[in-house]
Amino acid sequence: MKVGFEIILVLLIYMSTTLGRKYRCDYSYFADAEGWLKVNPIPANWFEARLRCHLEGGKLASPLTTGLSESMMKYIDGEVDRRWGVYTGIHATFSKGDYFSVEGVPLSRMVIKWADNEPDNFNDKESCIVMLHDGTLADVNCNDTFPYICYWKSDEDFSLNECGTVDDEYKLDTRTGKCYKFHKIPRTWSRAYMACAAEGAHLVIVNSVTEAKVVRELFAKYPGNSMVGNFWKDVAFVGFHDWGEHGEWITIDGTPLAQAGYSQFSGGEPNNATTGEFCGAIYRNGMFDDLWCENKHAFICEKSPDSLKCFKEP
Ligand SMILES: [Ca+2]
Ligand SMILES: [Ca+2]
Ligand SMILES: [Ca+2]
Repeated sequence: MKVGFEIILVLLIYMSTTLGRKYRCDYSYFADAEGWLKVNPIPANWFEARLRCHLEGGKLASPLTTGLSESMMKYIDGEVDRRWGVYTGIHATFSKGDYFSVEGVPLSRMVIKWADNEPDNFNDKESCIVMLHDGTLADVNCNDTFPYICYWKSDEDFSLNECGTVDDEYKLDTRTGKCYKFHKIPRTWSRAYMACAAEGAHLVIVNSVTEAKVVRELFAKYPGNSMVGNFWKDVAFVGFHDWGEHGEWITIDGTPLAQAGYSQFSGGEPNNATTGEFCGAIYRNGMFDDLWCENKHAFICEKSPDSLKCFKEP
């Protein structure tokens, strides 16, 4: 009897570790959709919705197949207020009237049904498509805000790396126990913040001299000529900001820089050059700089290996 109980216990533990595995905690698997879906209930305009799904490594979901369409309907039914529809990835933002999904599938190749009196291209200002609760579609102004669904196409058989993500650009550093990714595509500080957040990470917060060294070594792997574009390549955005109180530097987790464990500014910095440098950055030598938030720079994300894990299944 005792042995039987132990076998059951081992089996239960095995099941809870394998069946509980998820792509990331905020996505759910839908076999009919052949992939993972995530509802973003906070409405956004179409451009923001598209970008967030893209930065999460997926696509703004479109009814590309009957299975995907039904999964989307099923999902929005439980998660989205019935008055709302959700944005799909179907759009004509490149050329008015030319509707394609963000994967490039033309509207004519999708099995769709329009809502009553749609599409009407109201006031000649509608180039994006929403899906309503009953699965019918309507064209809307892309600047209007709707909830939306991100889609990551994959079967259940995928593997997470040591950083707890499918993104292999994240590498664990044993000195800090954190994972880091250098982004070569330059973005404004705010977009950099968004890109890290979408990956389940955050703009790097340097908490020690050791972590400054880790960042310096990572930066060294990306010489200026490894980055494409006309931007200053010897500085990268990191996770501190003045929070609208010019002159006081605080990390993005709310800690005054002096208490965060590392606050070494480069000589002459922060200089608030020609006014308006309110965002945190780091030079190749590991020293901080204050920088214009709206300029585009490379940036570094930091991620805890367990940041996308579900601690408790609902
Ligand atoms: Ca319409
Ligand atoms: Ca850190
Ligand atoms: Ca500066």
